[in-house]
Amino acid sequence: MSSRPNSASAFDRARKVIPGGVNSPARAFGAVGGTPLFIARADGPYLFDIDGNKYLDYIGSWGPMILGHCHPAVVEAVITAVQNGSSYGAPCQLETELAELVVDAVPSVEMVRFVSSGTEATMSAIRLARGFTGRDLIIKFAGCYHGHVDSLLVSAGSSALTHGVPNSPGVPKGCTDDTLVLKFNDVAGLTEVFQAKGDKIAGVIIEPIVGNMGLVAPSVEFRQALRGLTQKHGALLIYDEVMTGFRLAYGGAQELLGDSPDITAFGKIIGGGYPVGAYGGRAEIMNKVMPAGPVFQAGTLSGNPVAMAAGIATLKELKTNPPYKRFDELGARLEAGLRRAATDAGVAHQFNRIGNMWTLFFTPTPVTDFDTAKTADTKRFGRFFWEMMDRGVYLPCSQFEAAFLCTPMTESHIDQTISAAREALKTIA
Ligand code: KE4
Repeated sequence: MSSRPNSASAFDRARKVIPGGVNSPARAFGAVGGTPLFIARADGPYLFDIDGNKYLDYIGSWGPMILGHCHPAVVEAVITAVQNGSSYGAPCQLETELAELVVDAVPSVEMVRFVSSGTEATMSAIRLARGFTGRDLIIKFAGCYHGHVDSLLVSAGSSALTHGVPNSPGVPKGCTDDTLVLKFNDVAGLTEVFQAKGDKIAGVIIEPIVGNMGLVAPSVEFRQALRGLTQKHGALLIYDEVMTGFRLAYGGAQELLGDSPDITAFGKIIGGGYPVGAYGGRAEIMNKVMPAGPVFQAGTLSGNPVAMAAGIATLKELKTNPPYKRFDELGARLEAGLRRAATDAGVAHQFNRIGNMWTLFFTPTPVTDFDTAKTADTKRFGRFFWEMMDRGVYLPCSQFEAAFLCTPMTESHIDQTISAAREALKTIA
């Protein structure tokens, strides 16, 4: 682990005034050890830290930076917007323009409401599902993360039919009493719960392709059961596409999978690196949201004009020049290279990838849910993380996260990554 003295002193200074020195625990490097790097600037596919090091960026701000950093169209749109003011507290046409782009991209979404984070989007989606159905129970799945919503900061109870228990201090038991936590990809468990409580279930929230266990895909049978059982019992199916929206296809994971949820949560890419979340669905459901309907939700900076401008520029670029086929080609090249490197180094591994989202798991066990994801050797991942960092490749700082390609990446970036991994894997074998 090379020394980075300026990041170390910046971290010491930050910790005096910011809890843990970071504004989100995901950035604290807790899962990999060492000191988080303080970033001076970013450009294209690169991050530059305050010690003058350059890194190929596979985290892309945890998803938003699909176009890489400082994309000219996004920079120009933001500069133009900010010269017209930064926030009005009144509607502007940029909000309508971005809403029209989202509605045009995602057939299951006829109307959309903007908020300022993915957490707000999922929190509001759950409230809407409860308001629309008049029911209280929400189902989530172990290993899926939907932001720091009180009712979703929950671990599974002793069995699928018991209520969830809070997994963070500060979340009262009452907040999670109506949350059931089930096993991802477990059709029998889902069916059992619906048979027992179907008429009390307001909604099921899921990452349709999971990034927060590391990359894990749902089985076809599981997706069919999700759609069939929610429809049969009058519950709403909520796809949390905060990470996958506009990343796996222009219409998100639901386009790639051919699915049609009732509500979709968005975030990350639709803000182009600025604070934007959203939730949307068919008009019959969305017209329950205040002031059109009785379900309350509000936000000072919702629909912020500068953030809207960044989102519009980002989605227009993705619509005009869809990168998804190219992403799959580069992803396949990376997958083949990393699989070969790990095999040649004799390192037990699984490689899960869909398009430009991928995770190299250090386990001999196929990873299909949270239990199998947790068989991964996280200490070995931590060593790999730093060996790659020291070779100029910045990976997500946890085994249980997805890595992302961005549009400025080329074959030579992929080959650079594979070469770095060949060396790094030998050192951790
Ligand atoms: P935000 O509130 O962080 O904008 O979004 C919450 C959220 C909701 N749903 C999904 C599927 C998400 O992945 C997220 C946030 N993702 C994490 C990392 N996987 C963000 C990193 C962080 O919290 O700093």
